[in-house]
Amino acid sequence: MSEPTASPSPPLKDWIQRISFLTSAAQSADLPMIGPGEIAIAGRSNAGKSSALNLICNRRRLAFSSKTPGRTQLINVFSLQDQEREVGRLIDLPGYGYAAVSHAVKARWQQELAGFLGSRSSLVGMILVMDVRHPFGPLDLQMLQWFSRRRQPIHVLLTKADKLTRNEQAKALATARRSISEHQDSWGPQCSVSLFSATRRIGRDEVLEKIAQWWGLPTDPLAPPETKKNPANHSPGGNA
Ligand SMILES: Nc1nc2c(ncn2[C@@H]2O[C@H](COP(=O)(O)OP(=O)(O)OP(=O)(O)O)[C@@H](O)[C@H]2O)c(=O)[nH]1
Ligand SMILES: [Mg+2]
Repeated sequence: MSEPTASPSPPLKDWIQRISFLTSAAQSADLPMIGPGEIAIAGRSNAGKSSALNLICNRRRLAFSSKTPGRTQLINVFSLQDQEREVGRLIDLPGYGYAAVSHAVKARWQQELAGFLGSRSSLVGMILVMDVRHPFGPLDLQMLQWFSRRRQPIHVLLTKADKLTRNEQAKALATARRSISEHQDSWGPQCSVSLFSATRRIGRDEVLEKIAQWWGLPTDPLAPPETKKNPANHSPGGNA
């Protein structure tokens, strides 16, 4: 009889879809108690945050995406549990820079975001979603500045990559890397970047690797590549 072997941990991409909605809040003061591994998902209004969240979690309508900018007006918190344990949270933040709201509302939201990103002690990282065609706008740079004081990792998702040709995508990625390296004295050292498309399902693995790292989960499962093709066998709880 062969010795029973410890089963390898499944990759996060095979079970993150079990994530569920926890709560919404109109302002950060109304959010629930801090939880483990909170990751903020930020970006300009209409950049594609909610769509990115849906693809990352392999769920069609976990977060509501919309053609109408400014759709996500609440802070929406999603929580991933494994058995009794909460593994981590993804926090879909309202988009900033929404043109159709008054200056006062914009200013209030900017202040909210700054306060949330600066003081929420349980944050472990930020995913900053940018339209690949208009990255690193002034408000994006502002977010990077605010968050960089925490000395925590930031991953920039250049989304809607499907709108560009392969060649343009490569150029956009190179330009983004250059922008990051030009900010080595501030947020640059803690910032990584990758291309993404919710419609073409591009870039999911790369961002999931970051999330797994930030949640302290294994990123390189021991399973040989051929067994990864049948993830249902590996999922904790078998619910993938
Ligand atoms: N072509 C393309 N369209 C996308 C992609 N991701 C999002 N969109 C579209 O962009 C629009 C905005 O997407 P959302 O995911 O709602 O953006 P959001 O950042 O959550 O927007 P707010 O919550 O309003 O700030 C929708 O019409 C989406 O269908 C993508 O990868 N490619
Ligand atoms: Mg949204």
